[in-house]
Amino acid sequence: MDLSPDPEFTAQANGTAEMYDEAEADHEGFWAEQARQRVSWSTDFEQTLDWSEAPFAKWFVGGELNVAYNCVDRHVEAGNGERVAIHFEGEGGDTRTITYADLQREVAKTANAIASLGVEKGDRVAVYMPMIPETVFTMLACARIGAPHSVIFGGFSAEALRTRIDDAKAKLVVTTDGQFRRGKPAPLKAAVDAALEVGKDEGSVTNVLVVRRTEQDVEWSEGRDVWWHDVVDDQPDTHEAQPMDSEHPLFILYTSGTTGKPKGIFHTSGGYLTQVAYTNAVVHDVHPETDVYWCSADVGWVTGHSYIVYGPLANGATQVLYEGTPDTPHQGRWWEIIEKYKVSVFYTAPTAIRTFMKWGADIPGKFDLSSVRVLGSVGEPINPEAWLWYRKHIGNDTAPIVDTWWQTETGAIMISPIPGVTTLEPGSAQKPIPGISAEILDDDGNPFTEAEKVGYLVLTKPWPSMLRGIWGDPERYKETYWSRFGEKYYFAGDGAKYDEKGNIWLLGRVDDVMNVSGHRLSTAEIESALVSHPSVAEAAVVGATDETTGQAVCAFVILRGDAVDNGDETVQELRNHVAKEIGPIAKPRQVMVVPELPKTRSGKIMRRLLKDVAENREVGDVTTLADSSVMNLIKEGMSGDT
Ligand code: 6R9
Repeated sequence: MDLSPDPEFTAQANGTAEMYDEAEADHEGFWAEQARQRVSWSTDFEQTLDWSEAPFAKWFVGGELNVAYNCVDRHVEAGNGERVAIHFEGEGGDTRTITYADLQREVAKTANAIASLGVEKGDRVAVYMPMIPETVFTMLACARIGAPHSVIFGGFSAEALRTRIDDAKAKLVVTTDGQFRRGKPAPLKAAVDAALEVGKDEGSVTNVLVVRRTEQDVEWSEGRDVWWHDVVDDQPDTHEAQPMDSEHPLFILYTSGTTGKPKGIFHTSGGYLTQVAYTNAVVHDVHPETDVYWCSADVGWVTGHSYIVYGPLANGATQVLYEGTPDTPHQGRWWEIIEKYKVSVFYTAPTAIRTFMKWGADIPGKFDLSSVRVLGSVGEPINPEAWLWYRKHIGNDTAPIVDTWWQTETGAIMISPIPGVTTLEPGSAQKPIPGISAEILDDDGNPFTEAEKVGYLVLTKPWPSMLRGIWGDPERYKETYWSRFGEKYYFAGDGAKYDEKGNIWLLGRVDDVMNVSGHRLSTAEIESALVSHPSVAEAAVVGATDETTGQAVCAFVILRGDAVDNGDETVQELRNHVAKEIGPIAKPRQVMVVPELPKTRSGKIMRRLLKDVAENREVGDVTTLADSSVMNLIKEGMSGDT
């Protein structure tokens, strides 16, 4: 199979081979050029990068801009107000077409409304919403007034919501009455009510702004809760965007770490916007005048932030926003949407692709997908079989696939082929994009280039959209990312290797973070949810390889002495307990009740051995166990495998 770029594609591509050389020759000069070319500054910057307080970076120092102005107003000013910004497709089939001129009015009204509720520059706003246009309006309105948003995935529980609201001390929460999920309305505001229950939260929240979406009954806290249609609809539809410093915080996004406490990753304005706009143009090859772009991620994850809201809108692209699940009301829904809107650039996750493979190629085969010309993948390694299926059945056997490696922390795409430039290699993210530098290190922290040797991925130069820290915890930022191999290297937490051709292959997390369907979950967080159940004495969680979801949550629990093991019933109860505490995505695939857990002498649970059990393998080296017979005990005494 010839996977070298098609000359016709290359001729129109936004990316070029020369970009690699330019960035190599002058790293800062390259980024300064991207920043000036892709972003409108109300005050130009004086210095490209200030790394004097490393690892705390400042990019485009002295520059001022308004991110929402860049994503909305300037397109209207340039005469593109009638271009569609968002084709919204509700799960139930309701649609809404929003032009850039409409978006400008909606964002202005929302900004005025939020300001009227007392939100000022610097205040934090929690956003707990489904995939509807008001979510985009809210994020942009926050950016407009300089109030960092913290979007919390709508699948998270009240408990998860509360810790995130408290950590950021949010002043306002924006939510909806409910959300449509598989054809049914599910409550959403109820979780906000539970999170803010008097006496439990820290009391930072003064208002809850509620969009009516499903029209289900909601409880109402007089004085605190306000309806969107009461406070937004009658606002003036103009709003003067104030310039912000390039380093003004744009958003906080919580992600799992190796301890139970989620990390509030925060991003700032100028550098972030530069890199998301650059990558959406060069990696997704989006041409705003002609393409229809669709990223299927949820806006509650970083992919939704960078590649639904900020990147494509900064570029003035036309995109699809879909509210629902891929199989509602039928398993061809996504392909129906591609056909309907003539989507040309499509960005999704390997877990979705593997699900579609299971459902069968005849389903996409029923739709006209001839508009598709670029495909993207993100969230976890894409196995070559899934890559080939994706290209053949969704990409007309011709579309280049960009396998994009990046993280909440990196803010934007870092390692990926460039369509029209790179000869593709199915299953590999290949190499750092122009402007980005990576290495693979061995256990001693030495870079190597030998093929097939497994090491740790590190980034060797600061980049514009890098996280600026962990909200309220600068020490944890240094310790987590800049200490494992010294302060020269950003430690990504991923294993990686080179192949013979020098392509980078990402091999998954090396820490105790799992990747389930592209969602990052921490073992520690699920373990603490399990032990919060009255029957559980101790718990260990591992991510076991799973054909569909990449990894699946497998839990081993020791019951308390006085707890009764009701077999399957206990297992179901514990699985549901985790779903309630954290959210349905964290629900273990398996819960195994065991008499003991394997521990080292220093008391660390050896998850590696449990992983062997969960993946039905011969158990590996047990010599560092405090009691080496414990693995036999576990295998003999296991009950409750579901
Ligand atoms: C964007 C996003 C980050 C982790 C990352 C890695 C995994 C993401 C990948 C990939 C292999 C890819 N990951 N993209 N692994 N190939 N193309 O997913 O952010 O939720 O923070 O997850 O996801 O393990 O470290 P986030």
